[in-house]
Amino acid sequence: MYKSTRVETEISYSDQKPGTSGLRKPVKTVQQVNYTENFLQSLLETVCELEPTNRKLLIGGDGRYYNTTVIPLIVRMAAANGFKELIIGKDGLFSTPACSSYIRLNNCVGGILLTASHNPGGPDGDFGIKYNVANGGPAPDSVTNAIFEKTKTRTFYNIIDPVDIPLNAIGETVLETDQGQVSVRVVDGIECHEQLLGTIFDLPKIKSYLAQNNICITADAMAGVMGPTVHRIFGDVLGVDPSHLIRCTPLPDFGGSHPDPNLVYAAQLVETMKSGRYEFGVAFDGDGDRNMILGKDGFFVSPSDSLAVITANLNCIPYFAGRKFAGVGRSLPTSGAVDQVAKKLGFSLFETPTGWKYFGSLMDADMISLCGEESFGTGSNHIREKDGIWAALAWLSILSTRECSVEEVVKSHWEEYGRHFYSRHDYENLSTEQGAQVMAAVNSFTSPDAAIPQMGDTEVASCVNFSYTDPVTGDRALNQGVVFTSKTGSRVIFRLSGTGSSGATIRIYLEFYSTGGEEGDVQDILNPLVKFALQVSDIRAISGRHAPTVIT
Ligand code: G16
Repeated sequence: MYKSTRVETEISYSDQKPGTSGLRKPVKTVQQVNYTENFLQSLLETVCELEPTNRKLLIGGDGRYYNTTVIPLIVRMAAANGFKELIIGKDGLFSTPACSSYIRLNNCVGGILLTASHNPGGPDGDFGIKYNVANGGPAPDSVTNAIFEKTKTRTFYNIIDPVDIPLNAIGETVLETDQGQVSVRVVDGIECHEQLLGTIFDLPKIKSYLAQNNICITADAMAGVMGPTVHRIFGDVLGVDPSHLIRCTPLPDFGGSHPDPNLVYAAQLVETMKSGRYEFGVAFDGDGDRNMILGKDGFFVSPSDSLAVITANLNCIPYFAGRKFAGVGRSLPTSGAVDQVAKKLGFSLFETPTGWKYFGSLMDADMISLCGEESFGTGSNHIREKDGIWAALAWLSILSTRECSVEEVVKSHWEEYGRHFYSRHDYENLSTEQGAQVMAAVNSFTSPDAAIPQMGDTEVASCVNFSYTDPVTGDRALNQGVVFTSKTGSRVIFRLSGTGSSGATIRIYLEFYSTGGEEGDVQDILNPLVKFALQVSDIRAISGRHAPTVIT
């Protein structure tokens, strides 16, 4: 019989406010005395208060360092707090989209996802704890705020005696506790998601297109959780030779890399694609929800363009056939490329703050069917998370239906809808004070009497601090970014990242829309906007930096 104990704590923590997508902290921070217990107890209590009856909880993770220490801790604390059914991915692995699928299809109350997504892992890296609610999506602000409030004054946590659950074997362990029986099931973390994808896409059609045309494709799982899924879907189902699937073994430190699928951190895939050997390449992040799409010779598809192209090619994806297409959503800093498609095809369009959680209520209310973000996230209402492998399969569906290359698809899209030249400049690892100073500088231009300089050779039409009212729940989100819009529709947006684990990262989003068939280097074309951004933010003087850390 496992006995439960209420452990009184002496230390409470005031820094456990979840960010854009859960609590993300350096491993060393979460290893402090009672730090993780403090957050978990607050989370479990909040779930019990909000959902008094359902006690079925999923526990997933991206395989990063410290996950296998925290999983048994969650089992012990959940059991002591009255949870009755706990589902864990084999080896503790469950990608974020797979968690969302499982929660939805198996009526879980929600899931605890141990992931810091694209942030580096290992003992000196980051750790993350995220909660997803019963619709399978990230907890909305109302839930994370309730958790945060509890963390600040916590004085105890509940836990049962140590348990031994073999995570490497699928099966069930029934724990007899003084709270009653608790079933702990270790399941295949891929199956449910894989089956769902099989109902959305015509996988045999993609397979035969690749085989008949001798088309080579490659995927880079960046040593994150997607590796086994990539082997199953790309390898077993689509027939891709496993030697073309790289970094597919999940590693606790992601092999020392930064598992963020962008041009900088996925440089290995970019180089591979430049060899011209592959027609299509995709990289995924640590927890498998982000994707980067590349065409032959390294042709880069910006995430904003990816969303627009998929929206314009819905007919290539069987899931959308015969289903009402409700509309499309994009986050504020995502370019307006999809807006052009929505306008032409008569779809409604919603502009939300950054964070997938803002799409959930719109999908639940059947107001959007498809959404995406500039931060390499794309997905549909099949789940409530962005879904990296879904995006790859959406692209392969388009290529196999239209029988043309990635570059041809994108260039014909630009011809039809115009082109949004787009880039994001990140200034990472600033101090919190420097971040606040930059945001205060740009925010000062929202005042009605502020004199705003020219953006290149055009005047600025407006400068606003973006706020959002969820049309379904009425929830408000304030201070979501400062947006400068020129008279010709160019935008420069400033925002503080919400996924870092310390200090501040300023993101500057730059967007110029052209219908004139302009060609040329994106950074050159955006240069007047960069100059404007530097002028209004004074970021170089404030940060002492002469260039962004990352340009994507
Ligand atoms: C998370 C959210 C995304 C969001 C991104 C923004 O991504 O899930 O919806 O776009 O953060 O990050 P930041 O606040 O740093 O700009 P992920 O993949 O880290 O979970």
